[in-house]
Amino acid sequence: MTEVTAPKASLSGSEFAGEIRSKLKYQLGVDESSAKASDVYVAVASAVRDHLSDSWMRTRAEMVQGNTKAVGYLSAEFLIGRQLSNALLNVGLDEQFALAMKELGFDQDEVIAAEAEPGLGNGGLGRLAACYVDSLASLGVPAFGYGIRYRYGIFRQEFDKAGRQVEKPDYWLTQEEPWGHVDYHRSQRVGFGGTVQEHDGAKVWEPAWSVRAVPVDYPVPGYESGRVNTLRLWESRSYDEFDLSAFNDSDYMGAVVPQVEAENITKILYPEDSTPQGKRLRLEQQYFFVAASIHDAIATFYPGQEHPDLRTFPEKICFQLNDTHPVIGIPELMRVLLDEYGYDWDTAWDITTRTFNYTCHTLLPEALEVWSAQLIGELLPRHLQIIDRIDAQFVEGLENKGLDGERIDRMRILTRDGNPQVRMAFLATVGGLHVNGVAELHSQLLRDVTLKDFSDVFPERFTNVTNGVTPRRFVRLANPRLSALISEGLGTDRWMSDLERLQGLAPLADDASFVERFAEVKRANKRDFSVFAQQRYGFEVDPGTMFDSMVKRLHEYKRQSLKILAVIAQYAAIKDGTAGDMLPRTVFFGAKAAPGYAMAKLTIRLINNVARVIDADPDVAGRLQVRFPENYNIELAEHLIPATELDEQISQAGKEASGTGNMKFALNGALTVGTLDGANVEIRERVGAENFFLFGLEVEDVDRLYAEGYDPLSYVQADPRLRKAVDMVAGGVFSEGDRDVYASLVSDWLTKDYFMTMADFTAYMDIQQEVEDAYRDQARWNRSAILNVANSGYFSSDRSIKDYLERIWHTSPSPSSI
Ligand code: F58
Repeated sequence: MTEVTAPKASLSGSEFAGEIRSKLKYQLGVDESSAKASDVYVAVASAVRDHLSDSWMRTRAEMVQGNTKAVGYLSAEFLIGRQLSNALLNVGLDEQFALAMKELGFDQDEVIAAEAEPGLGNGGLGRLAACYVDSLASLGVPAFGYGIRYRYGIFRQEFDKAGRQVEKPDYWLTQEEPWGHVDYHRSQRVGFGGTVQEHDGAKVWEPAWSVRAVPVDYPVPGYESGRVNTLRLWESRSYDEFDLSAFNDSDYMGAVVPQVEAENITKILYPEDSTPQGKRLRLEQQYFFVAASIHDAIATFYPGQEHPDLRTFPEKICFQLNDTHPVIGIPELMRVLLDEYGYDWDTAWDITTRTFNYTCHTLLPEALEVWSAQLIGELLPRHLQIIDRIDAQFVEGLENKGLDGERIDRMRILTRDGNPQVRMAFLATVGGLHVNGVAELHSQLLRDVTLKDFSDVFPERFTNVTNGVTPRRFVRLANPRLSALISEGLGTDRWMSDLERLQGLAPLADDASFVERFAEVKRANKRDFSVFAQQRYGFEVDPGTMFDSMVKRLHEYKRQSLKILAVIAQYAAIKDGTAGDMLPRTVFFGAKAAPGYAMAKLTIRLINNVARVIDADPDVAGRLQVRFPENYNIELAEHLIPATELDEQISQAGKEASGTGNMKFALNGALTVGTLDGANVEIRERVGAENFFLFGLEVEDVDRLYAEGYDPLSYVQADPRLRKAVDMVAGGVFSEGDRDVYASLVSDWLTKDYFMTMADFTAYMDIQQEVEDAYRDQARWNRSAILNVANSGYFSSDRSIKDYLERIWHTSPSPSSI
C-alpha cells in the first residue's frame, strides 16, 4: 500500500484539457487540430502558471508582511533547465497533464521537449543555484533568487569534421517564453562611470551613464509546499531607446547605438574576458544585477518608505553570494547606506557585514576573481573609494592584532603595488558573516590552504555546507522507472521530500526479486537511451554493453585525459591481442570547453578522433565504443544519468571543490570510480567503501610529489600501456598521421602534467580491472548499486538548504508553511 501524500491540485484531467484548449484558442489563436507541439507547450505552461498565481501572490505578500528573514540568493548563473515538467510535478498536475494530453491527442513527451532549455549557467555552480531555489521553495523558506536574464546562454556546442568544438550562439528566446513575467514597475536605475563629487561633506556619485534594469520574474513552485518563490532575473534596457536626431540625419545605425550598448550588458553569459573589453563587460554585468537586486530588496521590504530604518535590514534579508561574482554588492550596499541614506561608516559597516555570506566553489587560486583597481575606478569610482577604506580599516585591525607586515600584505583586499588589484574573495570574507566551502574536504582545504590567513584570524567565520541536488528533477523526473520502484519498495513517495527515507531500501539490496527488478529498470533505461541517442545524435549504442560515463565541463584538473588514455590503452590491447575477454563497454563523454581554453579544446578533439578511429576498426566491434554526444546540457544529463552504470569522478585529489554529478549518478544507481576528492569522500563514506571504486593519489601524496619535483616522464616510462597510448597519440594514430595536431597536449603530458594524470594512470587501469570483475557478478553489482541509492539521501539539496538555514542564514521556513 502506498501512503497518501499531500493533496494534489483538485482538478480532473478533462478540466485541465479544457484549460489548455482555451489557451490555444484565446491566447495563441491556434486551432486545436493544427496546433504544433510548441503551441501546446505554451498553452500548457500558461495554464500551469495560472494555477501558480494565487500561491505566488500569497507567498510574496507573506514574505513582506511576515517576520521571517528572507534569503536573497545572488548568483550570476541559474542553470534552471526546462521548467514545464518540474512545475507540473511540484504543483501536483502531472497526472492531469498526462490525461489531458491523451484526451487532446498530443504526445506528452513531444510537448515537454518543445520547451527550449535556458542555458543560463556554465556548469555545477549554476545548476547548484537552480537546485537551491527549488529546495528553498519546497521547504517554504521565503527567498528570492537574483540573477541575470541572458539573451544568449552558454553556447551550443557542435563538432566539426575534424572533431573540434565549434561554439554557436544559444538563442533560447526564439519562441514565446511563457514563464517569465516582466515587471516594469519594479525596474531600477543602475549607473556607471562618472565622478564622485562632494557636497556639504557628503559624497555624491554622479554616474556618466545609466541603464534600466527590468526584472523578469520566474515562478519557483515548491514541491507540494504550496509556496511559489520568485527567481528575479534582470534584463538591461536603455533609457534612450532611440536617438531620433541621429535617425533624422540618416544615421540609422547610430540611432540605435544607445540601445545596443545598454542591452549588451545582459546579452550573453560570461563573455570572453581575455580582452579588456570583455573584462569590463563582465564587471558591468556583475554590478548591474547586484545593484538592481539590493535596491529591489530595499523597495520590497520597506515599501513606500522614504526614510526606512535600514538598521533592520539584516533582519529582513540575508544575501548569499554564490562565488565572487556578486561580491561587488558589499561596497554597493555600503554606498547606498552611506550616500543615499546618510548612515555613518560604522553603522553602515555593521549592517553590511551582517547581511552578506559567501560561498566559495573552487580551490584553484587562479579561479579566485581579481579586478584591476583601475577598471573598478573607471566604472565604479565611488565603490573603489569604499573598497579602499574597507581595506585600510581591515589592515589597521590586523596591525592591532599584531600580525606581521608580510602576512598583512598577503591578506590585503586592495593590493598596493604598481598595478593595484581588488581580490574579491578576500573582500567577501571580510565583508560578511560566514564563508563556506561546498564539501567537507573543500571547506577544510579552504581553511588550511586557500584562505588560511583568514581562517587563522577569523576561524569562527568558516564553515561547510556540502552540496546537494534536487531529487525531484534528477530522480523523479529523470528516472520515472526507478522512482516507481523506490516508492513501491518504501511503500511511500515521501522520499521525494525527505530523501533520507531512501535508507529504507537497504534491506531490499538482499532481496533477490527486488534486485532483479532494479536491474530491469537499469536495462530499460539503457534501451531508452539507445533510442534517444539514435534519434538525437544519429549514433548506435549497444545497450548490452556496460555504460560508463564521464560528463562534466572539460578541464585539465578533471582529467578527461586520464579516461581517454585508458581507452586508448584498451584499444591497443585489443589490437595486439592482450585484452583477454574484456568487458564490452560504451564510454560516454559529455563536456564543453571554455572557448578560449586551448588545451581543453584539444582534448575534445582527441576524444572525438579516438571515437572515430575505434568505430572504424572492425577488430574492436562489440567490445569498445566511445560516444561523445555534442552539447552536453541538462536534457542530456537527464537521459544519460539514469542509464549509466559506472560514473567517472577522477579529478586530481584536492582540485574538485565538490562535484554534484557524482551525487546525481549515485542516486540513480551508478557506481562511482573516483579519487578521494570533493564530495566523493562523503559519498564513499556513506555508500560504503566496498561499493565505491577508489583509486589514485590523495591530497598529501599530491603535495609531496609537487614538493619533490614531479616528473611525469618517469611514469610514462614505467608503464608500457601508458607509453603505448601516449605514443599512439603522438604518432598521429588519431590525426591521420599528422604528428603536429596533438603535439602540445603530448608535450604537456610528458613535461608538465600539472594534474598528475601520468602518476595516476596505473592505479586507474588496475581499478578498472576491479570494476570489470565486479560487473561480471551482476548480483553483486546490483546490490552495490541499490546501496548507493539507499545511502545517498544525504545529498538532497533540501538537506543542504537546511544546513544553510542552521549554520549560515539563521532563519527558518515561513511559519505558514510548517
Ligand atoms: C563548480 N564550479 C565546482 N564554476 O567546480 C564543482 O566542484 C562544484 O560542485 C560546483 O561548482 C558547485 O559547487 C563551477 O561550476 C563555474 O562554472 C565558473 C562560473 C564562472 C565562470 C568560470 C566557471
